[in-house]
Amino acid sequence: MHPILLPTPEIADALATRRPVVALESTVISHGMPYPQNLETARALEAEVRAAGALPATIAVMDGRIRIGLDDEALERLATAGASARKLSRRDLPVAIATGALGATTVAATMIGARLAGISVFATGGIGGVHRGAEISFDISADLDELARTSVCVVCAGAKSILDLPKTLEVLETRGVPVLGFGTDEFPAFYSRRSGLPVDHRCDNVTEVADILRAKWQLGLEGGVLLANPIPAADELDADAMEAAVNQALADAEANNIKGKDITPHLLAALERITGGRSLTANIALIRNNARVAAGVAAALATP
Ligand code: PSU
Ligand code: MN
Repeated sequence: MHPILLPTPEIADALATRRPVVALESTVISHGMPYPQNLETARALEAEVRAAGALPATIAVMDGRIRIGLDDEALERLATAGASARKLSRRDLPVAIATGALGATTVAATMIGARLAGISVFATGGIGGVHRGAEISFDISADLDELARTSVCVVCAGAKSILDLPKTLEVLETRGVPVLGFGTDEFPAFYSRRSGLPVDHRCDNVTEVADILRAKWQLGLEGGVLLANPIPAADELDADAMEAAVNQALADAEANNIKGKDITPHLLAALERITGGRSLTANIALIRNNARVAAGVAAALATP
């Protein structure tokens, strides 16, 4: 194990014996949801992964190490820290580790930790992507570059319409990232199952996903695969109402001159206020669903 990594004994043992492990990110805990729903969700995600036959490894930075798997005390520390924990992407990891800061990992940084630990499957809610107006602001999430270079399968519910979804899919195509739809031909739009935009390939079960992952990595094609898993129909929110809410959230961010890495957390919090908490309920439902599917993919990948 890499000296900067600190796995829990359970995860170290699972990895040594090649049992299925699913990585989970921590920015969604610290910056993506309010306390105490964030802590409850973090625990619920771990339970979903276990129930589906894999072990959960939530990843975060504490005391100069990348933790691979958090015990209950560490989860609580992160959940109560909220946005006072640092939001860490690729560029932020060196500083956070050298200074011993408390840091939550984004999709990009979680992929890096997972890859170093030897974990190939990771569940999150939504990835970062190309922001609306990126042709002016240049705001394109480092998550996309990470998907291009780091060999981990990321299970998500698509990307939120706070982003420019067509441009996000264009960048993923350019950077060679396969975008698979789980039981769908369409890239899901986070709160809604459909975006009108096609995925590259539809998979109807986890064995097909595992076969594609193996083929990619056996070819020596380094980099991630995005598995887009739509929100369960029962939890879906009305797409038109969410579009109006997103526009309101974007206007709020603009009025408050929010920039850079603060934009995504700001928009998520604004959406929650605007929808009276319905965006949070949907977010929790879809991320639990992603944890379940990711556990299935990890189990299929562990089966030769
Ligand atoms: N999108 C969501 N929820 C989230 C995030 C994105 O729907 O919690 C978080 C993830 O950690 C993601 C990060 O990796 O925001 C992207 O931030 P940025 O746009 O600053 O790259
Ligand atoms: Mn950004």
